[in-house]
Amino acid sequence: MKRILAASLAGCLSAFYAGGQNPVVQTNYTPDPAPMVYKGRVYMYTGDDIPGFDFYYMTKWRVYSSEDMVNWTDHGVPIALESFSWARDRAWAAQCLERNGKFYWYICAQTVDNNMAIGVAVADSPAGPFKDAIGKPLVTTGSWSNIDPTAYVDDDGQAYMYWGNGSLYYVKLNKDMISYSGDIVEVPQTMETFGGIRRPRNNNNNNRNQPTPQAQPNKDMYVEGPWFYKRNGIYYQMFAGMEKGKETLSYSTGKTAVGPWNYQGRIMVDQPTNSFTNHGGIIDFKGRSYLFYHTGLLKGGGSYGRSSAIEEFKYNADGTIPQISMTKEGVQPVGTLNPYNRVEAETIAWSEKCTTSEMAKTGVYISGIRSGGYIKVQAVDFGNAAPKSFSASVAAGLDGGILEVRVDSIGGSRLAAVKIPRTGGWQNWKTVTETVVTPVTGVHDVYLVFKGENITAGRELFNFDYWMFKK
Ligand code: FUB
Repeated sequence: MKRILAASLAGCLSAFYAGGQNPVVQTNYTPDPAPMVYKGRVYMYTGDDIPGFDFYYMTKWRVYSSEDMVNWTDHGVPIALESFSWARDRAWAAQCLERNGKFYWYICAQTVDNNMAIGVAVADSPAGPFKDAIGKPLVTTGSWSNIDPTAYVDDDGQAYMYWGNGSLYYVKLNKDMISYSGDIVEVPQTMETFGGIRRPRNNNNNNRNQPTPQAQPNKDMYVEGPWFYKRNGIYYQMFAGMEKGKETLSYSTGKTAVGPWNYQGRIMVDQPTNSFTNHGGIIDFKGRSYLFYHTGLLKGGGSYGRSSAIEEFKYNADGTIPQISMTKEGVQPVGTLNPYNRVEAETIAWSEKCTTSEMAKTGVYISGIRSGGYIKVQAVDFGNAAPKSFSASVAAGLDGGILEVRVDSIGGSRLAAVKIPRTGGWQNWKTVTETVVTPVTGVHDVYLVFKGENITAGRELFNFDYWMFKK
């Protein structure tokens, strides 16, 4: 038997392992990423694009989380248009934040009277279950501009919510986070505040279909997608700007939560994203800074099939943000994964030929598994003693599927091969266990490889809920 050894790599993972890959989710289209850090994990709230409609046809919102920035666990679809009795269409950009142990997910959607409005759902945990907190829109002014809410609780406890397409607005949220006091304030847009001005939209309901707004030559402008936060005493307002008819990510800073804003420049511009929009979010996590944005680069994607991507960056000493280029490689792991705890099969660094589904009893699981597909899980730490067995929870109405466990590449050393039996139905879950035939220690990428035995390549093989090793 071949023995695979690897040094334990805490602190020097990047020297040994290829980075994560963009886009970070391959099982669904995940536009408008909004990251949130909570108790050692990053939660990424996204929309859900349905390509093929030549418009932003979106009906639900998704949640993913990671504690290492490369393996993302799919938490499914906690809210959809039907969660809001007043919503009819356009489940567009949203952001979730925590206050006093509750999670407030600010969303926007089209109302039954054909305007866009902002709503808020509330939950006791970051992945829900969420419910409409007030049973009606939080902001509804009869305007198409009511999209893309972003919220932040300042150090003095005052919370703010900004939003807007074309125009930028804010309100002061009350402590309950589901109501506001005072007027809606429109933020002045000038060369000094947002780098330029745009021609105003007329306020009909479908005016997103108007020609692309243009900035003045060599100038920027606020388009949409604000991302409001504070860091080291500086308030930041990142937004989708515009250059040559395509969105940029640009930003302004201020000394107070309500400005005045000073335009600082572009963060991401002229990148081959294969998407008109780019919608960004920024967080610090485990001492590093990350830009989240979306591209149309997932297979089958484009301007209406967008997917989340992440880049790491470093602020300049004065708090300004450097220009950032998109990469295919994405970011490096900032932790390792313990394979001796139950690992949800929907915890993925990269995957092919499979997707995710959700059932009330099982939660999220891997479905649509086809021969030739695989799930890669990055930076898995086997420790100093090799595991003896591998178990997986699977369900299959038919036999013929094989789950191979390999390390370091799809064709890398095989630790186990599990023949998946008929379990009595596609929702009849059974735990199958195999001996690990190749000892492995240290940190490795694990590949869960799907194969079929004597079946046509396109047939679904089995459903897959979770896995773990035992020593
Ligand atoms: O996803 C629909 C819309 O496209 C969002 O609300 C905007 O920010 C842009 O990304």
